[in-house]
Amino acid sequence: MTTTAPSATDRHDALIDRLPPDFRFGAATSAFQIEGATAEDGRTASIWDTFCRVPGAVDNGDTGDIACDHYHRMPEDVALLAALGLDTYRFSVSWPRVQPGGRGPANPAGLDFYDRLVDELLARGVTPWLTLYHWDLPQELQDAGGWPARDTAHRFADYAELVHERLGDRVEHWTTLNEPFCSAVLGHVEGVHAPGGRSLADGVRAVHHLHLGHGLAVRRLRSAARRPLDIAVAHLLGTSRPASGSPADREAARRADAFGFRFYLDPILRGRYPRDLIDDLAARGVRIPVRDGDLEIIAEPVDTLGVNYYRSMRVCGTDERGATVDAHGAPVTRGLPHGGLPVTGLGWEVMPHDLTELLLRIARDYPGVPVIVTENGAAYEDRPDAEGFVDDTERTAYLAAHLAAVAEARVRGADVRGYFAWSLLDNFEWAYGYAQRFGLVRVDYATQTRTPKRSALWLRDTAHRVRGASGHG
Ligand code: IFM
Repeated sequence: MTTTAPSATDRHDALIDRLPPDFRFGAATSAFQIEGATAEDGRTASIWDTFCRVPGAVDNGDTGDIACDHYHRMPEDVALLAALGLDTYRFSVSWPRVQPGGRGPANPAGLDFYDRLVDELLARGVTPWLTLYHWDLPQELQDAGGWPARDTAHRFADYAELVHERLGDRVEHWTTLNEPFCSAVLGHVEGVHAPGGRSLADGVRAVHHLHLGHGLAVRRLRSAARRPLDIAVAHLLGTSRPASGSPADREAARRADAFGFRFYLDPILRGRYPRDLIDDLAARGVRIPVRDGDLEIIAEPVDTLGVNYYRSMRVCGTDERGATVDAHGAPVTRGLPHGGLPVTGLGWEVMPHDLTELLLRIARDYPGVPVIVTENGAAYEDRPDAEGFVDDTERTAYLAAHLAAVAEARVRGADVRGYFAWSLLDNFEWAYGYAQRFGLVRVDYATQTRTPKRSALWLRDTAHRVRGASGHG
């Protein structure tokens, strides 16, 4: 008798089938990436509206002005989500829409939109999962110093309270920040996201004030809440493996892990910044602007940790010529591809195994906090047929492999309670504009027609199978 090895699909299905029936299945979006209507009903500019107008900042000069026109098509989009049998929808609130300028009273017309969204979701049996900050800082706050300025943390806490005042009776799940790494480092150190700064010191100040804003907001939400809330923060995380066993590579991987991973989890979950990170920064003349009492605020307990995972890096401690310090005398820390792996349309390597490793590490190093994968997905070059249907087998395989990686982490002891695909819709992919598509649902930007792709149907069927016939959807 001959036996054949199980296919990748069979292996993934076998793992996915071990997820419990109450495992959360959702899809995520963010306000600036889908809403459009950037000048309607009192909304003022965010840093992304400004950044989109900097020549060369965004591919093709794309902007968020129309995006997916979700502001006007929200009921249709919620109906789509419900038809896909997803139990949870992760969306973000646009700060400049609900509190134009970032300080002072709320804009009732802006809040009305989210009020309607929440009601629409609840009416269709979909749980709202609200993110307060997904990168669209009001421009006025940027003009006053932005995240490198401590005051922005206090403004964020006020804003959190305003949103909670209107929605706290119906929304249980609150995420303070999405990927502070991107806001701080891509936006202030690497200059590729709004506001386009290039200063390590500003980036480090921004990280600390984002953390502080998170902690202050957690306190405000808890004291305003009339019922228990599930409060989370969502971090972009990956693994940093040394490119070789050489001391320079191992040291570079440690630095990358300190700056890209522990900088975010340690203060929130352990109440301190990593000692080695403080020393690395000091060697470059940079200090984290911690004041007395900040770390107690930042470590205010959260109920859930959101993990956004796309890929991981190999890290090298030398430049192309073999030097270990750069022109400014700073140690080289270079992220390299692993090589030989399949890549997505953005050239990101497909590494589901590292998601398992990452979730197991969190379970080991930061025990006691339940995790939700708040984002995972891939951009590929979609080719719609004449009806607009996209047979996105690569994206489907990507999602299946990563969901199986989550299931494997659970089997091995990680407390992971849900998985949200990024993203419900094709949308504005920041500096890449609209050319990169991450959606489960295709958006034809010329007509705003929505068409679920094969990956959406796969996620629908998978969620249904995991829940069992009696479950939601
Ligand atoms: O589109 C982004 C999202 O806004 C934040 N996380 C990563 C996604 C893909 O790049």
